[in-house]
Amino acid sequence: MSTTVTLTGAGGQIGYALLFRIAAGDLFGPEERVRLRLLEIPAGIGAAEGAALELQDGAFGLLEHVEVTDDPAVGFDGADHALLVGARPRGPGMERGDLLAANGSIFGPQGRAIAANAAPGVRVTVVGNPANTNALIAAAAADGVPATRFSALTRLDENRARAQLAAALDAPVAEVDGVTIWGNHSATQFPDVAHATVAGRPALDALAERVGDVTAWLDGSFIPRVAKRGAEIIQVRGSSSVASAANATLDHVRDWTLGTGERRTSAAVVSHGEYGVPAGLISSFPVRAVDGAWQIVEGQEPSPWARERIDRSVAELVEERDAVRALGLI
Ligand code: NAX
Repeated sequence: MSTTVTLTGAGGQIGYALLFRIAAGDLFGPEERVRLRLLEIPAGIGAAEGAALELQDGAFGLLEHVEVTDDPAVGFDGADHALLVGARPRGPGMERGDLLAANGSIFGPQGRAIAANAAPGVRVTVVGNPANTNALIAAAAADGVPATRFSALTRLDENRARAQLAAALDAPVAEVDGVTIWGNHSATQFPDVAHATVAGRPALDALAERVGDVTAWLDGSFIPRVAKRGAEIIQVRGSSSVASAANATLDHVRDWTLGTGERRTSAAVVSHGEYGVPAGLISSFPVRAVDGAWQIVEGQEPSPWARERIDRSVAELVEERDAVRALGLI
């Protein structure tokens, strides 16, 4: 058996960090062979072809085939998984509407090409920003593919939040569980620790002992640190998050495919009205993956304080949806 994975933006930074780990079996384990399809625009084809040469030189036993193309019909042919990483970054002087329109002209056609060419059970993970709304556009364009097969990455935000919580409590990150990212993958996101545990103990109890006023710590330190971590990485490293973004993408797709069991994680998935999030939006929620499908974990009853923060991020998603609707992109 082998799985076909299409990667867009394969000539870019995150693409380069993803490819070799996929080929090494970090996505589906040491038994599953992989066929890679690298989709780029003409300007990125050289970099993708170079990566393909290096993949060959890696002599990866699990890697069956690599195809490099700038034709979406070829790129998505037979794809079991599509990782949509390539996107249009915000250029100088670009307004939000320009950014949404530029990305709409990428993700709309890609959604159509997925519907026409991918494997019947295709699962699509959107990483390219603005990720939630790009996923919304692709899903709307993919006639016949259920919207539940599209999700956007908020796992990097969750991993960052888990790591920050672990550091604050001086605990191993492996013992931190149940952190949820709500809303948009943007500065309005709400990293929620209300149901988090540390070595099985409620994180809120452990935090109260460490930091005293937990709400002040969450508002003044934890939430801004997590939400602005991407900017912090750029400032310190001189370049945006790459390896950690690739790592989170693998975590997301692996969980979606192999299942989470009882463990909760975060992903931006289509709302059916859960937690008052308007149906049809692609918003981050607490989720589990069961039999290859994301399930939103219900019954968490956010506090009024949390509700306000969730609503703020969801309002931003509504604005983005309305903007792409006005542009005729959905
Ligand atoms: P790069 O600029 O290094 O690479 C992007 C690649 O995409 C380029 O090679 C470009 O030629 C290609 N591309 C552009 N349009 C394409 C199209 N229509 N079809 C195929 N390929 C296309 O960016 P990189 O650092 O790899 O980041 C990629 C995206 O991930 C960005 O949009 C970035 O904002 C987003 N991120 C999302 C994260 C998340 O958690 N959701 C975190 C990391 C990252 O910031």
